[in-house]
Amino acid sequence: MKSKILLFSLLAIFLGNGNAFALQLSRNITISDQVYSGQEWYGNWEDQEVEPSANSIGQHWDLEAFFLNDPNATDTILTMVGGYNFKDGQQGSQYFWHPGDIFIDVDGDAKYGPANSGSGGYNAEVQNTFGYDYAIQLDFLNSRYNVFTLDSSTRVQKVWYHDQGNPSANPWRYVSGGTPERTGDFWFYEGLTNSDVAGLQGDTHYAVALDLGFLDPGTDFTVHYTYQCGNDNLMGGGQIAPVPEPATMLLFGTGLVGLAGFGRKRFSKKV
Ligand SMILES: [Ca+2]
Ligand SMILES: [Ca+2]
Ligand SMILES: [Ca+2]
Ligand SMILES: [Ca+2]
Repeated sequence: MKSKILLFSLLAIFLGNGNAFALQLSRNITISDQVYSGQEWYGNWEDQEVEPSANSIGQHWDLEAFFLNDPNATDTILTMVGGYNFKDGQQGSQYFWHPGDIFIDVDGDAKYGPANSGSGGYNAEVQNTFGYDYAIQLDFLNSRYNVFTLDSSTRVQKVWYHDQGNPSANPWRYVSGGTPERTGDFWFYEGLTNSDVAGLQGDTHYAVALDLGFLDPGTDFTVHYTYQCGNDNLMGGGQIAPVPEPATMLLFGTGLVGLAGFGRKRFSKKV
C-alpha cells in the first residue's frame, strides 16, 4: 500500500508539473552569427538582437541562446531558448511567420553569416544543405523529433527575406532527400522568466530541449535555427561529451562486476 501511495504521489508531481524535465543550461554554446551592424538590437551578440535588416525588433522575434548540458552527464541535452514562440510561431505586422527546423553540421563546413549572402529568399526550395549534415523536425503535436541525415539530394527551404542580413540565416526548413535517422522525445517550455534561463533578457522565454545522442561521443558540431522570415539567426558550437576516461571506465567496470556477482548469488540461492 505504501509503495502505491508513493507511486501515485510521484505521478502527481510528474503530471502536475508541465515542465516534467528540468532545464539543463550548464553550458551556453551560442556563437556569433557573424552578421551585425553597430549597437542596440543589431549588435554582435545574440540575446536582445535580431539581424540588421529586420524592422521588427523585440523579444517576440529574439532567438537567444543554445545550451548544452554538463559534459559529464550520460545524456547530451541541447536546449534552445528564445522569446520567439518555437511552437506556435509569431504574427508580424503583415504576415504570420512559422517556426523552422534545427540543422546540425558535424564536419565543420556549415555555411552561415556572410558566406550565405546572395543566397536569396521567398522560402524558395533549393537542393543545398548549406553544409549541414542533419535536420531535426519538431512535431509539437506528439512532442517527438525526427532526425534526417542529409546528402547531396537534400532539398531545403530558404528564409523569406533576401535583403541585407537575412540570407545569413539560411536554411529555414528541411523538405526532402536524405535518410530518416531516428525519432525521440523533446520537451517544450513556455512562460519562462529571465532567471529560469540563466539571466537572458526580455522577461518571457520559450525553450526546446532534446537529446543529441544520435551523434558520436566527442563530435564537434555547429547548430543552427531560424524562423520563416529569417529575421534572427541562432548559431551554436559545441562538443558531445567524449568517451569516458579509462579511470571512469575501470570504476564502471568494477561496479558491473559487483552487480554480476550479486545477481549470481541471488540466483544460486534460489536453486
Ligand atoms: Ca546578428
Ligand atoms: Ca531577449
Ligand atoms: Ca537574437
Ligand atoms: Ca542572430
